[in-house]
Amino acid sequence: MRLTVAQALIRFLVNQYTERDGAQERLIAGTFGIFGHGNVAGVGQALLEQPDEMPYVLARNEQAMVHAAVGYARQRNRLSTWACTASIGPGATNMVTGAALATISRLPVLLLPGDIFATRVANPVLQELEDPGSLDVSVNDTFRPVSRFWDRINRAEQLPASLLAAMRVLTDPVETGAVTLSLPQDVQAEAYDWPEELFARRVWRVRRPPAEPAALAEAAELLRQAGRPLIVAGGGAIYAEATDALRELAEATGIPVAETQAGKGSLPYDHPQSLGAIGATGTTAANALARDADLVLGVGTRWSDFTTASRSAFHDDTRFVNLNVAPVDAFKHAGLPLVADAREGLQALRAALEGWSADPAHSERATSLAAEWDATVERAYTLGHTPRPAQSEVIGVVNRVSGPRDVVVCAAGSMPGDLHKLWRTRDPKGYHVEYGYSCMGYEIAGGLGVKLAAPDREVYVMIGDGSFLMMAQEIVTAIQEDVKLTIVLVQNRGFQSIGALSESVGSQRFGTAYRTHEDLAMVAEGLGANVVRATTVEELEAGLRGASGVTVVEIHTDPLVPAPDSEAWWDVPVAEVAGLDSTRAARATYEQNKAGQQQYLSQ
Ligand SMILES: Cc1ncc(C[n+]2csc(CCOP(=O)(O)OP(=O)(O)O)c2C)c(N)n1
Ligand SMILES: [Mg+2]
Repeated sequence: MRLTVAQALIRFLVNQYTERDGAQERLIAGTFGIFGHGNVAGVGQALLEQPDEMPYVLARNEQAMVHAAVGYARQRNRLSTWACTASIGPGATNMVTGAALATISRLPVLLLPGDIFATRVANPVLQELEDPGSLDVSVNDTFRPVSRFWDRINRAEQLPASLLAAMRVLTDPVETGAVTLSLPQDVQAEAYDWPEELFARRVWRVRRPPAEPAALAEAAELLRQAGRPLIVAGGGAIYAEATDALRELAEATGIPVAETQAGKGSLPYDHPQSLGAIGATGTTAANALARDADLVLGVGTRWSDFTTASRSAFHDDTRFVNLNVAPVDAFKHAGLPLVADAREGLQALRAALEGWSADPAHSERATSLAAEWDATVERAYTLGHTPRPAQSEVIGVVNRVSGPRDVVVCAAGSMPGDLHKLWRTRDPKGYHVEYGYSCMGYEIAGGLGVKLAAPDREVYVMIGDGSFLMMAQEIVTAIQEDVKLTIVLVQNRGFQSIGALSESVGSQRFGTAYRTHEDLAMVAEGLGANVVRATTVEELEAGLRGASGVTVVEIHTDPLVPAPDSEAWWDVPVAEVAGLDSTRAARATYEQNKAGQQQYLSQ
């Protein structure tokens, strides 16, 4: 079949499917795009020819369209995602931040940046880097370290093998992340005779590898011997749809469960074994159990510094068992590696632990500490702070208004930590905080992706004024696509999370507050959103209940009311010598905390 490279690419993509547990879905559900000379006549023309097979959505910023694809992929548990087509030069490099986010959080996205002429006859082309040392370098080489698979299609014949490799990586639970196919603008438009088989329907089974029997037996034995075991559930538990298996193991053994940012929602907040968030933004319940744990079973977690409170959450001789499909995570903290799919591994562990349960006093302590924390949450939800409410009250209102299956979306600022501590999750897909890259500007674009992936759920985007100023433009894309999106704009006049951090390191909130008086609600109005200016929690609630289409509810909050304390630390180094008393005092505190940092080498 004679088609251009771009036409062949799109025809191939519409025929790719994933399969897990017998269910199939389209791997590439659609394509986000922004055109320029690098893709308008290639991929753009191909999309024009196949509009029914491949939905196309015009985005407003290339970084944001990658965020939207990531939001979609995460909501679909990595079984489906979107492609993103960009022009050459700045259009392409705008996607680099999105690529890093996807790769760090192990979420599949297919990036299709245009690239400079492969023939080089007309070079230097507009927006070409022109490396004096090599004619083979373009700005698209910046995608290499942030992509799990990267290729440049310099000849049509290269395309089939490259596409198969790209699909393999996108659908591999271990390797998945950003996949980048750089497409020189001339090659996109070249015709070639493709074999028919290239366009046959192809199904990529997302594997669920079982644990090795010897490792499983060893893990079960360690758990049986444990006096104060703890489970830490990460994003992998949710992506593998292992939350029922997790609940069954927790109920059968009485082991309490704490959750990372990506793992929040693994258990409903009011489950007797649920401790909620762990680590630097954790609950006092989870952190108390972590301090005392002799054995920790990590499930699908990459053990980020927030989860381990920079390696101070657990004591030094804690033993780790890491159930993880990715060896890179399974071997962390000198743990016993249980390399397996989370659901397979949890079910096998439950069978291997048949008849055993943890000390009932241990389980009861977890339940009672969690109940104490929930009372703390209730107080934070209903502070009645005046004249402007505290952020925790805003969280309380959104939690109360939202249904159990609805999704809260957030990424950066003080809100992710507060949500981690305070949000009462009721559904494994109800909590979507991007905290691998914690990228300001993810919120609205990510929320759009979530809504496209789950049209039957209400989506509540929580966004700070700082993030809003970085990226609000996908409001326009959401209106264009006629999706309902409810955006809570928390206006506290500055980068207040960093202000608080600055204060804690003795830097006196330097450079974090605004000296301007912008009206962001008016910006939202200008973009076409329905806008509610709420001044009280009652008005916030009314605004949320009355929301339709794309609605921005703005609420001014008091930035100086912190969420309840986690009783945990985060390692941010303080100047060792300083002229300021505030910095010297912070350094002394830092050194005390640093002394509690561990290596986690016990085996
Ligand atoms: C793209 C990007 N730049 C910088 C940061 C560092 N950073 C984290 S939070 C933050 C301030 C966020 O301000 P805002 O959205 O108003 O939320 P607030 O902290 O006030 O809650 C900054 C600058 C980041 N996470 N992402
Ligand atoms: Mg702010």
